[in-house]
Amino acid sequence: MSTNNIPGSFKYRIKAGDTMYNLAQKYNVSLNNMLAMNPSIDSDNLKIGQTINMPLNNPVATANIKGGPLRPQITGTVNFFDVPDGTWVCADISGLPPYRPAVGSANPIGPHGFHVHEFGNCQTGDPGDPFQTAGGHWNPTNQPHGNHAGDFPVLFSNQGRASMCFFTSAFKPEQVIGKAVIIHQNPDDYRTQPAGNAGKRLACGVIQRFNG
Ligand SMILES: [Cu+2]
Repeated sequence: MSTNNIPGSFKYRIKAGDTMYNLAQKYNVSLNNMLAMNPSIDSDNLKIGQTINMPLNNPVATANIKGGPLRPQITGTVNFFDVPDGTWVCADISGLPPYRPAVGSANPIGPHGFHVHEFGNCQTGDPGDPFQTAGGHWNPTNQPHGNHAGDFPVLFSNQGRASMCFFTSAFKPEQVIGKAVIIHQNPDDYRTQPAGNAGKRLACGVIQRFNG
């Protein structure tokens, strides 16, 4: 798995009772790495409210993304890291189609709608309209589209590659294991119900527990 694009740390604000040792255990990171990343911090005397750098360790969950019949060149990974109060999501995707501007009533191709869908099933199904078995957007709190837990920023690509990380407080990584990541042909407008008019499904990946 390629993780070389992932920013190596996140910020953590010290709470009452925190120690470097406990934080290293909680986030499953190396105590030595923590100490090395915080050279000016007195590790025996942490102050409530002070911010320290925490190394990112392995993701809790990961999706191996593969293109379907409309764009078989797509490959990549989406990783879900456990961080305080939410999840740091990192995507690195290659083989996306070239950008095409909107023509008449046809939507642009790219940037690409990007979501967690409710079922972890990436069977192709109809090759002209693939990955319907992944269902609709994962929406556990019955929100309008634009605010689904599974609504992600669009994937912005250059020469077919999109690489980004973002934070969400909408879920923890454990909650999306067994669901699917879908990449769409068209941009998400974040307002058309129920799916943002993001068009056909180019690629899919089942979100699994990371064990590597
Ligand atoms: Cu979608």
